[in-house]
Amino acid sequence: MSSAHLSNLSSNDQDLADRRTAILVTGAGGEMGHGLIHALADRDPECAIVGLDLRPTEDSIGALCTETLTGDIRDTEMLEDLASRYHFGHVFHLAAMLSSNAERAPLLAYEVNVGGTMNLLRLAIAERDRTGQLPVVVLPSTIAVYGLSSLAAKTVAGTITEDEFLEPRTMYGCNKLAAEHLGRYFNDHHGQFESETPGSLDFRSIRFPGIISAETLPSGGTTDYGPEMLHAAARGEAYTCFVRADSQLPFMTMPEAVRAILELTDAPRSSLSRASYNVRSFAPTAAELADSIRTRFTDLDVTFEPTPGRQLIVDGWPADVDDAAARCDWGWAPTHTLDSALDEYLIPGLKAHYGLE
Ligand code: AKB
Repeated sequence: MSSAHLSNLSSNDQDLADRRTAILVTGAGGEMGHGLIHALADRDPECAIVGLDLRPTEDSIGALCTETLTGDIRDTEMLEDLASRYHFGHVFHLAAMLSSNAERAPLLAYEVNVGGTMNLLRLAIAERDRTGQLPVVVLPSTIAVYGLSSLAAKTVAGTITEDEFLEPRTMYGCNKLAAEHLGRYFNDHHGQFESETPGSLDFRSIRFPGIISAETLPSGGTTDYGPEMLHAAARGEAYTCFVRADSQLPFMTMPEAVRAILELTDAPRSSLSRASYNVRSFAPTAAELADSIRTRFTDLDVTFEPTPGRQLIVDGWPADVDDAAARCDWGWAPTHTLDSALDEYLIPGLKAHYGLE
């Protein structure tokens, strides 16, 4: 989608009434897409949702969407066609290649995670040009934007704030940090040569920790050992954990992650002091996670066999993050400890998912 093409979009006289107002969700078939689309449909059954994913989405997601598209966010023609048919006031850009997969294919990751994000930002800016309204663009970012230089540095750093250690050591972290900066630029500065009040969209981003869902498993991430261990326990399978027992990272449940996205989306723009916010619920070591799961699924058999590359990634991510800015600006508060997450959501959800008891 060239800039010229975007200005064509903004200057043509297409009648707004011809375009249906809708919410665009990229990565609609992914773990977070599932949770978010269900939550959006629950709170407003009348809202029009357009779901986009690289792979065909499940029927249960299709049933909640006005339209689902199978397509690639690098495909600008497809995005232009979408923008000609819908007025997107909200864009939830969830599609991304996660950290381990991105490290295996760094150039593709760059194209998807940075190029694809740029395409979505351009779509939103064109929307502003056409309607005069600032579209809200929400981007899930990640603890991968941080980079601790060694395990010793990670131990000394402890819990970190948004502005510390922004030297990512993975392609995924570099991509997401670049995407955050692009969003912040278009939020605050785009058009600064022409206007005294620059800014072409309303960009909001959350740096997520590892996320654990009772219904779905992630793929291609490095925090995947958390959900994989839990689902293995529910299935009665042994689990070989790809990081050391003492590896510590922050985590949260998928319903909490979806709640965080909606709360940030709903916050008045004037209350937001920054473009990207940390959130977290609990921060166990891999051994603590295994022990807590084992008190509920007593047969769980976990062995720790770290794979060097993935261990290196985990050792470069913070043991925990400070979520004070999110608490202060938009009222974020985690509702779960690890124990309450297991007892109130994960274990009941897994039992229902796998038909146990
Ligand atoms: C990953 O492991 O790549 C993701 C993340 C931390 O963003 N779960």
